[in-house]
Amino acid sequence: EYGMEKPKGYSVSFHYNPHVEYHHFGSSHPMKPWRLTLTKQLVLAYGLEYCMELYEPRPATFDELAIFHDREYLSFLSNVTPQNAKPDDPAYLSFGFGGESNDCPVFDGLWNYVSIYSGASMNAAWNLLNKQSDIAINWSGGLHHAKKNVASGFCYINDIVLAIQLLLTQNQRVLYIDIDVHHGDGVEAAFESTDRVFTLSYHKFGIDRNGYPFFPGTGNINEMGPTDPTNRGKGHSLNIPIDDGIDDDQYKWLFKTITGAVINKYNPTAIVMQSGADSLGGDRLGRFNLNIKAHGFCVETVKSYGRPLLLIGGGGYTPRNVARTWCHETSVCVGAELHSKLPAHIPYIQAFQGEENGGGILYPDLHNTKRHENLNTPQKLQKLVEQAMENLRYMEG
Ligand code: TV1
Ligand code: CA
Ligand code: ZN
Repeated sequence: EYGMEKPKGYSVSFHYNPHVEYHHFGSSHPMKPWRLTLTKQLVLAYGLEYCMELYEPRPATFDELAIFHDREYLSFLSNVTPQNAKPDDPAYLSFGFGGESNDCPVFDGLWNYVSIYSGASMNAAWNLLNKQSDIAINWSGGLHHAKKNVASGFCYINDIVLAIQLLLTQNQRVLYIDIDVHHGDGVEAAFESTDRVFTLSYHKFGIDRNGYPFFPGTGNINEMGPTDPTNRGKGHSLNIPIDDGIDDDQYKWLFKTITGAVINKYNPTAIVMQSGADSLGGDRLGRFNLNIKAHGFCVETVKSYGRPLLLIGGGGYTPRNVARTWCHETSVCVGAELHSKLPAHIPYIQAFQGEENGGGILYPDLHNTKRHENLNTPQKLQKLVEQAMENLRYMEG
């Protein structure tokens, strides 16, 4: 070891508890924890486990989750089962369960599921605090809609908020970046009164033909958190509302320009990135037209700033493409380049084969699924960037 330098490149850790895979929201529900099995299998098939440290974190405890969430809410969450649930109980609805949409169903093992994905995000944050890794990854987390006492949009526990709270014990400024196609409203709300967290979300925003706003309906460009000038959180949220069908070049330009400006101005000592894969082309719930490498470009861009990075999952409703994207982004973190032909001997190889499933390669063209017309004109995007830069001036600094 004498005279040897620390190897160049980043030390990357992968935080994953495989028990998360066995949970089911219900057969018709778009959230499929099974996509994490596919992701892990691609990561292993490409041999990426030899380029990083693997951790199998324990579930988070009740007390750990209570750092952010209300104990009353946690008691309900830890006790409710499909057998004892009373959908007409006012507590049931007020905590965000059931309802017309049934976005947040009560299913078997719910408490186990939420404590596993939260434990993984907290374990990843610890690794950054201990300087065990430069980049820590948890693809099972990223549940950005959960509030302190309400489940929302498939999210029951906000693992992102919990991880950021840990990072705040040793970081003066944490930047949160969210490229899920939905607005990261829960994380934004949790830190609206502090200047020690800056939240930046890119998302689809607008009203549909049928008159319904795209979920959750918040995150317009003028929503910058509290307006009261005495509130320390003023100006520490930036929302980038985007229309249907945005393409690779447009998104890459938007992301690089705005994220770069935020990092340079806010100068965070740690970054948390939610890399929701529902912003890909062909996603079952999404509206954008991104390819895997354009999505990965965002991770690459953030990595290039060299700050401690917590990379987490989020949405993503076409499982084979979720797995492709998160495998690609794992390779971006460790600095490896992957060949597009998928390795033989992938357990669920059929999921990736056939014309409609991406033809057995890692980087199929997702533009083929031309489902959403591009409503983003260069003029509108130029205006959006100008408004974003204008908003940044409200941050004292
Ligand atoms: C059960 C069964 C629930 C089938 C929910 C799509 C379903 C949806 C289902 C669904 C669905 C939403 C709303 C309407 C609010 C409701 C992980 C006014 C085919 C981070 C959450 C989206 C996204 C919630 C989560 C949204 C994330 N879309 N089928 N539900 N009400 N809810 O629009 O950001 O990706 O769709
Ligand atoms: Ca987002
Ligand atoms: Zn989403």
